[in-house]
Amino acid sequence: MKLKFIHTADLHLDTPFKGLGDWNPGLAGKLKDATYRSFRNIIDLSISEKVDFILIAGDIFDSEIMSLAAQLRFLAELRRLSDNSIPAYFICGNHDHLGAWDRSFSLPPGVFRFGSTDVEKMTYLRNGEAIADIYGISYQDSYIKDNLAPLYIRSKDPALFSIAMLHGMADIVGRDERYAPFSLRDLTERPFDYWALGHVHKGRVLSDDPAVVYPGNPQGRDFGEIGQKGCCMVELEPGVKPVIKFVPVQHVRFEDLDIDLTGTNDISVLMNLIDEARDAMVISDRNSNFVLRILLTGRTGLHKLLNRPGATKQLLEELNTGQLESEPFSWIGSAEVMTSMPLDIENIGQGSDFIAGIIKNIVRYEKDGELLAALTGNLENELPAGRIFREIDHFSENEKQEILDKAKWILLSRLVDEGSFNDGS
Ligand SMILES: [Mn+2]
Repeated sequence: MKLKFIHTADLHLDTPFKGLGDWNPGLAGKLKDATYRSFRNIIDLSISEKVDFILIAGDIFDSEIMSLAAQLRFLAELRRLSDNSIPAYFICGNHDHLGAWDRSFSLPPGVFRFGSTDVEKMTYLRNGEAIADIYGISYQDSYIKDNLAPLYIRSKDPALFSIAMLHGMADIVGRDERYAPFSLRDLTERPFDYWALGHVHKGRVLSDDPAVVYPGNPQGRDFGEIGQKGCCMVELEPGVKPVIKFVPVQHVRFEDLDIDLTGTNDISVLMNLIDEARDAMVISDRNSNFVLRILLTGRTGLHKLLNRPGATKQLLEELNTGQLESEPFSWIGSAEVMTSMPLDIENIGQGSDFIAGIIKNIVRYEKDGELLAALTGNLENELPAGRIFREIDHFSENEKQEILDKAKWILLSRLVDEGSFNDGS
């Protein structure tokens, strides 16, 4: 006997995409549509995969002032499920807490919303047989400061599978006392086959048996939420480890494009590099639209040009021309210039002045990992609080090298007059 269902959470329908939408009215419209489109993709998937039911673990709406448009579109999608005889179970999270729901909002048949007074149980039946008990509780207000885990008590006469839905913050992901905080152990020690979590936007399987899963939000909302976003398709079978498959459903995907301009001194080469990186990204995922952030790095003769006032704005205008008319589109939302002047460090280091001495010293640390480790070790004595040292201790070898590199550039750019740089032109 197998059970197959979809687990999603944090739809955040009607997200305003504040800030991002200011760039361009056409883009604002497309972004506004994205949360709805990704939810529609989930419903399409549920129907085509003929799942038993879907679970939505809170934060369906972004705002407690649920717009009429968002409510109507949510209902329209639920009705499609209902028409296909697929039940939906949902809890309300901190963004869409139960106290904010409109009384006139009646749900289609086969759609079940959990109350907020205690953990409730609803049973999914197949041909009259109890296949799965689903447990859940909704937020009544924006905050729940209690750990809700102890309220989840499996029925003495359980169905074949027991599934729990919970919207809150797991200790191994982060600390926030406002959102029903719990420890992973609170959940794994309880006799449930699957914990369908919501609240954390980065998808993560915290435990695979028993399964404890954050599916993440199905639609990223800014550059803090880059990459594929989706839902989980889950199969449960008695005596078998849960099978959890992540399915991307985002309508618009946020991504970073790193462009290394080392040795590039020509603006048309720069444009080609960006075009190539963008094309490779679009080809890798034909189902998504993209909003991209380009990060320009490296020592380049274009450094001064790129740092001129208004330069990145003009660059973006050029790169975005005609993009919104194409389907799928790839919009470049920002360009971060982190380039530096081309600097002939080797040459400068040959000298015998103060700066040459500094370069020689830095090169020693770059080449000798043990020397660098000894340096960071000494910081223990130099820094006031042990807390700071513990943070430093967590840096990897690579991170230490990156910090050293950054320090080198900060130091040299302050010591060397920019005018004396060889800017390659
Ligand atoms: Mn939340």
